[in-house]
Amino acid sequence: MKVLKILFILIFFSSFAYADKNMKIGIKGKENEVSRIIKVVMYDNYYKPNSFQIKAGETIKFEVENAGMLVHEFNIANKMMHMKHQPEMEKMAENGILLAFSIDKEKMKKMAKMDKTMGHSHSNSVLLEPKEKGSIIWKFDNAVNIEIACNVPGHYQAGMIAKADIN
Ligand SMILES: [Cu+2]
Repeated sequence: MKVLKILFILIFFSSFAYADKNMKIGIKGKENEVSRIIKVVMYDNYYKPNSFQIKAGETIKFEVENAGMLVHEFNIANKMMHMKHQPEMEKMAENGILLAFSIDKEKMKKMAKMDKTMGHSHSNSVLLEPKEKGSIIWKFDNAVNIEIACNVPGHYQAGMIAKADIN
């Protein structure tokens, strides 16, 4: 009984901590609130620059370009969210949507009708083919423990992670 109680407390608090961390990554920002534009170039498998100095509450527009040979993602989240997102990306790869050098957008559209996660439309991330450009506007609010990373299978493990210091 005692064990059960401890287990319950552990589960309760770990899920609470998770929800709390989730909220602290900030929110999708508005174009008219952008205070700074940062250009980011993605290579195989790293970002340039790979660290960002951000003021709490700042709204930043990241203009992202994929200059690599591989498909890459620029995803603003925290470590736990990346861990959760990676199986989705693996599933996209298994289904032939996410290929090493391209994205099958037709297949993506079709499969997204059955499974929303296969559409990869997240406001905190942009997934780009080689030579493609995209952007994200992000309001950092009281964000903490931010990790910007690529969740294309194997890339996170290869170190495709950028740091963001929020002060
Ligand atoms: Cu990548």
